Amino acid sequence: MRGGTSKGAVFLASDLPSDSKTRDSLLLKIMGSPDARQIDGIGGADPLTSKVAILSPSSRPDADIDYLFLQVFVDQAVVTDAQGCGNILAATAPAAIERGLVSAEDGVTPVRVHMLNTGEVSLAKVCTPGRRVSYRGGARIDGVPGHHAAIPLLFQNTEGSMCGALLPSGNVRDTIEGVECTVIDNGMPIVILRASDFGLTGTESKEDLDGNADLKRRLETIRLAVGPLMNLGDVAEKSVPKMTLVSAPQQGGTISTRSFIPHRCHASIGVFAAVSVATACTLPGSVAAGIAELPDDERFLVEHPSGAAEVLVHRDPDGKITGVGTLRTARKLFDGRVFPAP
Ligand code: NQM
Repeated sequence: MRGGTSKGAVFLASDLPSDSKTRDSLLLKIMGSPDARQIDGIGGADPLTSKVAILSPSSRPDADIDYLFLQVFVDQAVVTDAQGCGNILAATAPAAIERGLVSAEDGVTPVRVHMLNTGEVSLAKVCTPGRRVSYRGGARIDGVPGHHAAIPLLFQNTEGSMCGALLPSGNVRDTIEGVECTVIDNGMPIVILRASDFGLTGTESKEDLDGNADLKRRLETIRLAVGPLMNLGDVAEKSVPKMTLVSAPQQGGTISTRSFIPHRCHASIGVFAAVSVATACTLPGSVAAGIAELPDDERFLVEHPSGAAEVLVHRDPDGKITGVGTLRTARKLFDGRVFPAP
């Protein structure tokens, strides 16, 4: 399935080994990892296309399905559940209907997805005319060609999803390795840094940033130092925290970003990463707030290398965030049997 600006293989838990070690070794073979090209598997040689979702009937009454997200590293034999993924989340709801885990209504089917990685339930709405999933529609998201059926996503209680607190260090701003940053988790642990503190404008292309070995070395040094401060422990073999460089918006949006996930530059930005950036923009004193142009309404536009991601931030009169939302699209690409390397 394509889910938002990512692509991954979706499995039913009942079709996979229940032991996680055996399962992960099977998934590495299915995706073709470790190998920079993933030539002997179905992975797309990029972290954004080397993803797995595992679906099962929900284990809690307030959800319809359980969704476990696994990031399969491209060039290391690592499979990690240490992060969720809001893009692949958009694919889980139609996939669950297609596989009979959720019965479709005529029109739109709400699917409550229990995200096992972080423990929260999110709501996805799937277009189901005549009780069948339809991927056709007029919605467009930056980073994906064409128009598709909209899948609105709604999140609540995502603060501290993996770090235990929205601001896990207890501060709105820290200095790590001599660089000011805001460490935040509203669905995704991220470290927000000013692009200008690295001698960058923040408008550089993904390719330029991926080719900047000195920048990547500095970001990784900060990432390893900040892991324990974010309650994530040793993050050397984890895909979190993500590193997000911010600068002033260039296209009339709220803020401009370049995200490292964590070692390569994202072609756009992750869903929960965008939510976490938007949240930081609302916190006075944060690195993001010092740069952002805040909207008059709830529509925060988080600019990224291929356009902008729209995040809807609902706040109460005191400014406290009560819920966040976004719009994604997804598509079934193929359905069948995969043959792992022996
Ligand atoms: O932040 C990439 C993606 C993601 C994760 C990553 C995501 C999210 O774009 O919720 O969607 O950060 O590794 O798929």
